[in-house]
Amino acid sequence: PKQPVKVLVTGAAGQIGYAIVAMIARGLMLGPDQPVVLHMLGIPKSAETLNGVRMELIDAALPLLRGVVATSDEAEAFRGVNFAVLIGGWPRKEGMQRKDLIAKNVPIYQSQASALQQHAAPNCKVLVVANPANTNALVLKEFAPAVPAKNITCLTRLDHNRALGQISEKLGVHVGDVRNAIVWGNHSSTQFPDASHATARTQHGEMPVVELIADEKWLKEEFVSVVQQRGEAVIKARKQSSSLSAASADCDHMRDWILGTPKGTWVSMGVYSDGSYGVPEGIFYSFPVTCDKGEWSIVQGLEVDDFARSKMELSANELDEERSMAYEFVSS
Ligand code: NAX
Repeated sequence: PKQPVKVLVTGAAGQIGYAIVAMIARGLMLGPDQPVVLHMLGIPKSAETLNGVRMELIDAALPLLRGVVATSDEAEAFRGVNFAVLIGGWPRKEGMQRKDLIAKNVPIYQSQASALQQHAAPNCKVLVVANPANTNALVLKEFAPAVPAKNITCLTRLDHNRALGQISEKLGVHVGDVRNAIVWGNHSSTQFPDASHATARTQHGEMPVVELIADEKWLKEEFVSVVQQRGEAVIKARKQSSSLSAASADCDHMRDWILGTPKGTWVSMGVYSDGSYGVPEGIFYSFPVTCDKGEWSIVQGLEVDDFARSKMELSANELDEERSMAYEFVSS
């Protein structure tokens, strides 16, 4: 039997946190044969709520769950963890600009970078979910220089899954039969959901989505904007932001990273740019990746037309702006 691994969830008293802890403890993130010890970090104000979550985890009598730590101490939370899902952060409130959100989150991610570097297990793999996710990941990387950049990623899998969902609805095929959509760029409304390389399994075999849909206006406009605006649409309908789909995407992201992507299938992940596809280095950008033996690599050689190029640049420019803003709020 496998030895238990330690998994940190920050912001565990929040909405996504509440949905994800049971998923992790049921093996949806690391596999049905992998026992886990859950570390949950919250802010002191939410200590009681977090303790309630801890009580429920005990009450759920989960066979894979080998221990629960609930704390508001960063050192204790990060100690020895093999995987970290960073969901905690300053929430966006009405009227808050992107810059205000960055200002509030830079110090949080600066502090968590130190805790990660000092206390986590060597080779700890990190997923940043809290917004602005790409820029929080960058802050984490910059302030944890001993942690390899390849071990820090951010979530665009929810956007990727939304893209697959829209294609499957449009074609009337099962979502499991659609693959290789791409979300490029920032986890924000400038992201570029790209169906041009996606395929769907049909009774005639696996076919390009662009041939099956053959409606350029839908592919370039409606599909793109529906995926970009999906988070807003959920808030409008539910009066709360996406949480079960976000928690599920977090599990998909980590599972594929650690256990590998199926042959011939890629997924979207926010990773530190190496300059692929002309995307500037020095930002966290969502690319199509495949994963094998715990390592991701960017899918190379895909054709990018002028339309895609302009959308991809727009998102890269936004990330460049976010990076400049973040540096304004770095404390020494
Ligand atoms: P909630 O506000 O319900 O939960 C966030 C929790 O984090 C709260 O309990 C808060 O007290 C805690 N927190 C604040 N500062 C902390 C700190 N320094 N250390 C530990 N915990 C801290 O938000 P929820 O709906 O769960 O969303 C969490 C984050 O995910 C938000 O930033 C949200 O914008 C982001 N999202 C990102 C997505 C993505 O695709 N990258 C999609 C889903 C989600 O919107």
